[in-house]
Amino acid sequence: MVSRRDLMKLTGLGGAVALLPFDRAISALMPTVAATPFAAPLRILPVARPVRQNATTDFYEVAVAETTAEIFPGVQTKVFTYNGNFPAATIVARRGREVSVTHTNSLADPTVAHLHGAHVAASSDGYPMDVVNPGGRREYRYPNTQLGGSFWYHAHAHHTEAEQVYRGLAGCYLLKDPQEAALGLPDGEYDVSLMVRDAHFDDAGQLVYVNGDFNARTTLLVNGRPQPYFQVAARKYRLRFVNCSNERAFRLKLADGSAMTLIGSDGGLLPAPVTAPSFDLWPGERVEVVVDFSRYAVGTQVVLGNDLGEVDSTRSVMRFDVVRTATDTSLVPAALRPLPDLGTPTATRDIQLKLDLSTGAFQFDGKVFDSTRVDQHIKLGTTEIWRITNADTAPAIPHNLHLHLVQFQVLDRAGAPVGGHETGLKDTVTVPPGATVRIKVRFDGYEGRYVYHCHMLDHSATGMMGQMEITR
Ligand SMILES: [Cu+2]
Repeated sequence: MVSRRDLMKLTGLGGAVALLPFDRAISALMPTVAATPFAAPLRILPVARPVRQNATTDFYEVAVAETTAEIFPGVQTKVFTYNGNFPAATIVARRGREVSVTHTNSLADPTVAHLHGAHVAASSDGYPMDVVNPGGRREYRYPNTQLGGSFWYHAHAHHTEAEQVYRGLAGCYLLKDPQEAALGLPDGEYDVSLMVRDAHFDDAGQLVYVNGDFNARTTLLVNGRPQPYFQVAARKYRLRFVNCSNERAFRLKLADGSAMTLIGSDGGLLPAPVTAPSFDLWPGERVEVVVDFSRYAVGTQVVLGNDLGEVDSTRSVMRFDVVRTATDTSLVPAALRPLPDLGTPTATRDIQLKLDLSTGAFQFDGKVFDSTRVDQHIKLGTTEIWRITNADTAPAIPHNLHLHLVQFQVLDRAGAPVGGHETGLKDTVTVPPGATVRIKVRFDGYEGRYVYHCHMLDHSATGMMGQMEITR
């Protein structure tokens, strides 16, 4: 029997919105470790090494286990990790070459991994009920036949996905596209992945996970370190941002207001670069930007701020310290990658997102996730329009929808065309309170059952997830 108190815990209201009294009580009980901003260097994420390779495939072995990480200097914080890294090592894949990842689960609980953004068979998608039990092993096969992009992998077992991702089960997966290499974008050490998130730490520096605990998650981490500094050269960098927060959205902006060049979104490169002083990054989304630090004199320090931060500690994400000059032959061409033709839609669906205030469960179309129920029957090889409406206006709660298997095009939001990184291929789209977002999506390549869910993982953990079955 679920008590009212438990239901309140599960409610997980997040974003810059009204919180339930229970959330406030938790925040007051557990003060956050005060991190000194810009005290630690950025941790460059390690690149995972295959254990073997053959003519077609790179093979990886990953231990999923509870370990510790030094998030604060001298403090060992208990975390969940893939191969001991918080966050995990980056898998670098090449388009046209397969990747096999075998997980061994040494956690006390079941887990399963989803490769977010990937076009893969249902058996390797990390279906939320398709879990690996403690002590179990499981191979995932990633064909890498799709267009290149910055994807990420993370835990996805139903009900525990939010806590397992929060405790560290997340990593980047870069699908490099040979066509992209010819463009001359910044590469090598000048191509850097930045996994940004928030977290709530207790006085001992341990992670506190409570579903919906948004107000207490006031420590920002980049690649697992609180508000780091990054020593850069005065030249162009490609920065791949991933928001792996459970509920926090960022509006990222350089403190001097100078422009960034947006070049990529969830599904890879935009058709053309977009220059903007800031960009929004919602949970699950990726945005790639090129920042040209040659505009700054050596010795300049530039903070990357978050205009959606609600307290001082969440208004600054990291700091770029320009420490040297460097030659730069990289460039950002005026044309990057055309949008693929997603075809002519033959069906339209409506999806409504709403919190059930009586149970505290977040729902699609008035229902919580049920793996025995198919919510959307889809014909393989067809294109559809999905109209996604966020009915949570009182209280106002943002949501963002993620579809497995596909990369889609965002047509409009509240009737207005989208811009910035939303002009590229997307797999996750933010749906503000009261708004309807229309997407165009083609279902190709694989049959089977896949999920779609809110990527505010504290919401999906309560049931804001549905199931689509794609058949011939
Ligand atoms: Cu949601």
